[in-house]
Order: sequence, then structure tokens, then C-alpha cells
Amino acid sequence: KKVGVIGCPFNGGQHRNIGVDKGPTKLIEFGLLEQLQELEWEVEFDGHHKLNELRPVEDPNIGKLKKPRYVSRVAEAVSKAVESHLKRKQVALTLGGDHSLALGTVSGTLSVYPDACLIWVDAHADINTPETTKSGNLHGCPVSFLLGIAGKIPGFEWVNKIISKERLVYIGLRDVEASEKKILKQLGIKAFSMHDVDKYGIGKVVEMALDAVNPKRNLPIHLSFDVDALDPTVAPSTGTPVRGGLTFREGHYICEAVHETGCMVAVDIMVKIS
Ligand code: DIR
Ligand code: MN
Ligand code: MN
Ligand code: MN
Repeated sequence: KKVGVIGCPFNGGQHRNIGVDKGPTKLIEFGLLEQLQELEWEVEFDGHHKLNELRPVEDPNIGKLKKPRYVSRVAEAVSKAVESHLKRKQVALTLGGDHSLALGTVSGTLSVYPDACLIWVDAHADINTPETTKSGNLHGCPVSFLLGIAGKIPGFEWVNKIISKERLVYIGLRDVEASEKKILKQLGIKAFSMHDVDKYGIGKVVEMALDAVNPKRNLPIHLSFDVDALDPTVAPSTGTPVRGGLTFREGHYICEAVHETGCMVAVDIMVKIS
């Protein structure tokens, strides 16, 4: 049981400048590594990545996209970090940071495990394309890049590992833009909203989610967990709180059940501490 912890204090993919970058630092300060060791994980942590050093001097919008070069460079660096930990047979645990980082983490996973499936736990679908985004924030777009539907954006050529729509499933959705609903529907992407969690219970939802993307439980799993999936009363530590989220136990249950499959190779925890 080996885990490589990748600290990614980064907030360039969204507009709230305070806090999102402190999540990873706080998680380590509060004893995450020691807790992992107590659970008998062999832990490798090579310090927080100095992602702000990658910030370009000039970074004008590309279309609506804000800070495109910064986000792209950071995500590329993170993809290499994930790749290197996975190649050493470690579970890659990325601590973010805003969710644009997942463009990097999932790309890293796909380069080592091309057949991996992706479980995206979030209040949001993060599937806007550079065309459909209203905010221009790249934290709302990573999934469109990963599916190969973002079109050609200068600087993002390195994103060339594409996940098929059959290998992606959502849990926890409750704040999805009309443009995103259209994409989800068109592509037939499996999604379990909070309504489904209420209706079926979290146990059944996780089982259905796994059946959808990993029916034989033989494919590697990347779990990308945006803490805003949790209810704001449980996890106020997000830039984008949305009422009606997962309970503390439901959030934990998802992680436990995914781990229990024995297929989990990579996890992102995207948190903000203010
Ligand atoms: C929002 C994203 N739909 C946007 N909101 C997110 O800006 O495209 N919040 N991802 O966490
Ligand atoms: Mn590392
Ligand atoms: Mn997200
Ligand atoms: Mn979110």
C-alpha cells in the first residue's frame, strides 16, 4: 500500500483569489500524512508543488477563457507528477486547489492507465466548453477537455489523452448550467444527482455508478472529489457552496466503496480553507 501525495496549492482556474490555494497546505498541517501512515500506507510526499512560479507574465484571455496559459502549464506539470507516482505503483493522491487541476491529474492517470474510468463527485459538472462557459473560469471546463470536445485551444495541445464518455460518471450534481445539461444529454453521460442520492440512497448510487463505468470491476478508477459536493454545513471550505449536498457519511461512503473495489489508482481532493 503506497501513496504519493501531490500538494497543489493553486487557484488560477477560478476567480476567488483567497483560500483555494491554502487547502492543500492545511490538510498537511492538520496531519493527513500521519493519518495515512496510521492506516498503514507507505507515504511519499515531496512537498507542495510551487505552481505559482509557472504563472506567465502576460496571460490575456483566449476567447472567454481566463488565465489559459497559467492553468494549462500548471495542469501539465501536475499530470507529470501524477504519472510519475503511478509509474512507481503508488496511488496518486492530489490535494488541490481548484478543479482545473483535474485536467492534469486525469491526463496523468490516462497516460499510465489508458482504460481508466473517472468518477467525478461534485455539485457541478465542470463540463463547459470554451464556447459554452459563461464565467470563463477553467475550473468549470476540465471535463470537456478530457472528453476531447473542447476544440483546439492554443497551449492545451498537451491534453491528448481522451477519456471516452462511457468511462465517466458523476455523483452529487445539483448546480448544472443549461449548456452543461445539453452536453450531458447529447453525449448520454451517466450522472447521479442529489435527487438520485435521495431516491436510492448512497449505497445503491455508488453501485449503479460503478456498474455504469466499470461493470466487471476490473478497470482502474480515478476518483475526482470536489469538496463542494458535500453540503456546505459539512464542508464550508469551498469557493462555491451549494445547498442540499452530500452528508459527511455519504461523502465518506463514496470514497470507502470506491476503495473497496481494489481498482482505485488515483484520487483528487479539491478543497478550500478560508
Ligand atoms: C461554473 C463552475 N459552472 C462555471 N462552477 C464550479 O464557472 O462554469 N464550481 N465548477 O465549483
Ligand atoms: Mn511527487
Ligand atoms: Mn469541480
Ligand atoms: Mn464544484
